[in-house]
Amino acid sequence: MAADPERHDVLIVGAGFSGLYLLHRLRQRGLRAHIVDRAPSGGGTWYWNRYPGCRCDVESMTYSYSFDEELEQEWSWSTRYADQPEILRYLNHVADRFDLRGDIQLETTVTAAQWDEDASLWRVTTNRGAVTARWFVMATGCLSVPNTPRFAGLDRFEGAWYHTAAWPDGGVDFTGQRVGIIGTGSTAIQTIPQVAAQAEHLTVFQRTPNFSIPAWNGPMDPAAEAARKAVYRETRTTARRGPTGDIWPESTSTALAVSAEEREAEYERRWHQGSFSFLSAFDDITTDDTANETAAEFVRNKIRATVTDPAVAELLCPYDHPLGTKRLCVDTDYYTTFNRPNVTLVDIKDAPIEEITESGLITGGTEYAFDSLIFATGFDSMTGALLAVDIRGRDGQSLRDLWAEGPHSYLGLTVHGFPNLFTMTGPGSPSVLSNMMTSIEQHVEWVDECIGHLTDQQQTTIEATADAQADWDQHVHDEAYATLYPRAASWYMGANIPGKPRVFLPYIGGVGKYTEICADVAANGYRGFVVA
Ligand code: N01
Repeated sequence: MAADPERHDVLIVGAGFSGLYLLHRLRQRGLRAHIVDRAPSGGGTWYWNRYPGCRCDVESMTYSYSFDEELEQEWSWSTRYADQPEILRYLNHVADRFDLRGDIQLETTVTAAQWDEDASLWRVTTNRGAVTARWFVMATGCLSVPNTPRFAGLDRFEGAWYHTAAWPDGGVDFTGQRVGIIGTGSTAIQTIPQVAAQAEHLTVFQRTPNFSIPAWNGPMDPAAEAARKAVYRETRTTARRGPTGDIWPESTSTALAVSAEEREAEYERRWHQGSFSFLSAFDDITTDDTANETAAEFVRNKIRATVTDPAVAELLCPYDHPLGTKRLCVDTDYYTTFNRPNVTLVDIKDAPIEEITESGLITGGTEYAFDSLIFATGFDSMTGALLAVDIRGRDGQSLRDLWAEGPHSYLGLTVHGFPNLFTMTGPGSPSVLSNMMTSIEQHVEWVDECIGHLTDQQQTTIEATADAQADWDQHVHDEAYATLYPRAASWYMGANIPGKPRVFLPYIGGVGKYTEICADVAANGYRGFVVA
């Protein structure tokens, strides 16, 4: 006879930043919460993405938990933007500090989840058996299902190949090797300078150039760290109230209202601040074509001034999308890497990779030979991890079917027909358009308070109404189409995955506004939900 399924109050899928914090909050409430994760270690995206050069491109003093003041004050980041090993150390420290490990089950993959109407709970299937839980939380991340394009012939490649999001533990030594890399997104832009410094030769296959802003990374300045820690509470509040979940000042003037000299000076100032602050230089960069073009041309001029071969520089200049509408990249020495004699840039825009051969790949009728090939080809973003599990709600309705033409949600957190399911930083929430840490903490706190409230009221289910969901879907769409973002063939639009519906996935209305909406929904008796 099969054993009874293990019973939890809350099952959380994913031991990354959001899963760990949610576990901590729910346990403090006295609930039996439990995490499962397919990885052999916690850390979520920071476990899997261990490619050379992997580091956060949001400043670590902002990209870190704010919920515990002692943790915040005691932890010191060694650089302005921490690298992957340091972020993983931080997450492990958090797991130990709050004694979370006993409620985390690793190497456990959830394959299916079914809402049991009669028992008002979720029946969840994993590779290690069945589990039940009243509340089912997908904390599976927005960028956790790697996209590996199905190039013909990959199985016959005799060298080694790697996806950046499933990098071997212990790293790879490329010394003396001919290496090829496919992709020029944020990941590739971080890893290309590192691999180029080690390999005998690196060939970069670029389908679409991206805009990249320098990180200006460096050792943490103790005085700057102390100054920030002295006002940590205020800066966290600023992050939560602003549009991006970060703390840089948002301009309220338009790029076209100032003189060309003033505009250039502001772009120059933001360029030297580094990172995403650049996009906030003027408030119409993401809504007005002409304004956007001034920022785009500023970056192109930086590329032209950095890359010594004018033909290579021009290939690296993006023209096909407004700046920022594909996620801005943040780099250390990316453009200068193309001045190295051992780096070649191959434009594959009009000559897609035809096939992988025993010794390399063919594009434009030319074969390139490699010892190793790196896929920096991104992710099935935002919906990939949610749809990897066969989730079935009321009356057996499949989430895959419901989302076949694109996701539907209320607040990017819940789905009509799927009671007691929460999608952390899901499609329809600010998530990837913000400092993820701010959005993660906001979702964790909202879900924790929602479950706590219902438990206190002895209510067992919460479900978004069809009307609230339809209104939210429309609002997410309207906010996106008031900007230039839907113009780009980006992963925000699902455009990087063949056959994926083109829908603008995140909520672009801003973190502060979104947080107020969520708080208002809760304060008004969970408006738009049926609670039973
Ligand atoms: O993935 P991407 P990523 N043939 O999708 C190319 C986050 N992140 O892993 O643009 C040839 O951006 C594709 O070309 P194109 C961050 O949010 C955060 O780099 O589709 N090329 C593109 O160049 C980021 O935005 C950090 O034409 C193909 C590349 O592969 C997100 O992760 C660090 C191809 C994929 O770029 C994803 O970044 C790194 C094909 N068939 C990443 N298919 C932090 O620091 C795809 N490409 C927090």
